Amino acid sequence: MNDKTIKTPSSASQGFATRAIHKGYDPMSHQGALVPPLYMTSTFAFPDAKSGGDRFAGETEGYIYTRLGNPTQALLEDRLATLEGGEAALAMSSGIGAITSTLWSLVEPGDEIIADKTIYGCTFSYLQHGLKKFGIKVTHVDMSDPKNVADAISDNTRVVYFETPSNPNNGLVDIAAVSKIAHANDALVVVDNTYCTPYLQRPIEFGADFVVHSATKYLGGHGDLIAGAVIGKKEHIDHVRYFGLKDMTGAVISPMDAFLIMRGLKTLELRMDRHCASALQVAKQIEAHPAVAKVYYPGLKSFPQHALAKKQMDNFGGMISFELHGGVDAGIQFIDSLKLAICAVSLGDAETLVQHPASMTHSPYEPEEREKFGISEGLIRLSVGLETLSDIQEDIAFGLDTVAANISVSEQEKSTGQTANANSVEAKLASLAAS
Ligand code: 4LM
Repeated sequence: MNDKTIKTPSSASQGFATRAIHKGYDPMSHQGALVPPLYMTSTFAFPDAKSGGDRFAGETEGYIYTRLGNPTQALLEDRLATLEGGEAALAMSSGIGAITSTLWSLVEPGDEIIADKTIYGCTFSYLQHGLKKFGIKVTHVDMSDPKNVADAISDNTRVVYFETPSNPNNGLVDIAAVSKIAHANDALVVVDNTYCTPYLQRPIEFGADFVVHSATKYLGGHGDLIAGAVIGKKEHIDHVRYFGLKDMTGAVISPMDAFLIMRGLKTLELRMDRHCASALQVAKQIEAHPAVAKVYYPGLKSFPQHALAKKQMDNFGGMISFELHGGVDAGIQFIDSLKLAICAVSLGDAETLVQHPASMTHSPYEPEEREKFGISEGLIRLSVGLETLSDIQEDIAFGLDTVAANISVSEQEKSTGQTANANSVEAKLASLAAS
């Protein structure tokens, strides 16, 4: 070992970006290769039959088969664990793969899961329309008030599950308060930290047992892969790996995707700083526009849970959702009028993305479920990208002005012959359209 090999492996005291770039890898142990090698292999040779049997029996260390582990996956897992502040991590083939592998490992028929009322559409579908078929009771409550969790929890509750901020409308859950209630009732807490990444929020620090991710989003960061991860105590993660993943879902990440996520992690801090800085400016711009009825962005002072955001998040993220005065029609018109932002689901990419949750990401909810769970039909979701801020703002301004002009025309048609109140939304929109 030379000085270099001693210096390179990083310790927990190093900064976030340093660990995201260096943790667990020493180029000198890999022929000097700066970038960790990609082990693109499905299986691993045993030196002889006895060694193979010993590895299967867990008597000796060593790789067996990529569904159980692979050095490229292992390095990514090491980095995700240190960044989230967990003992261990397991990388998987998708966010839904990570969520389903985790929950299948934790529940049995007769158990109950309490989930927040607003979560990503396919997670909702898995809980409500999937797990329920196997005798698992799933109860959705409004977790913006932890008391609702305390009221709903029972001896059968095995898991409390939530996203914070939630997809699509940025609702926050007090991780510490809900974890305390769950633990007092012997339930485990699973938090989906996709919107924040560990750079902005580390739920384990606030008491969560598991953190799950869609690594498709900010962790990968470049819109070129689908992946997921779960982080937690080693004993818990081993159980998810050797039961939930190995036997139940088989949601194995490709070593190639693990390699690409490690490339993404190197710039995570830089990217998140830019996403957050731009999103705050865009949120303020949207809030100030007369065509807009409501904006949901945790960084705005007007956001009802702004104090909670400051307590548990280091910054406010790149996701904004909002409603226009003209409802669904105005929303569709807004999306279609944008020239830079791309109409697509997913989030956390370099490109600014815009979508309509009711007809896209949250279409797995039935319309009455969306109404009950607070996802309005007119909501628009924006994933603010990494483009030049003034270009993003010009695009958003054009979209909002287009909507305003159309609303004002139809309002004028409706109220022909009537004098508009100078302070009404309609009057503001009319003057905007005229300018
Ligand atoms: C979307 N989201 O919202 P995979 N958890 C959260 C998510 O937003 C998603 C997943 C898990 C979107 C996908 C189309 C908070 C996904 C599921 O897609 O399985 O990696 O993650 O636009």
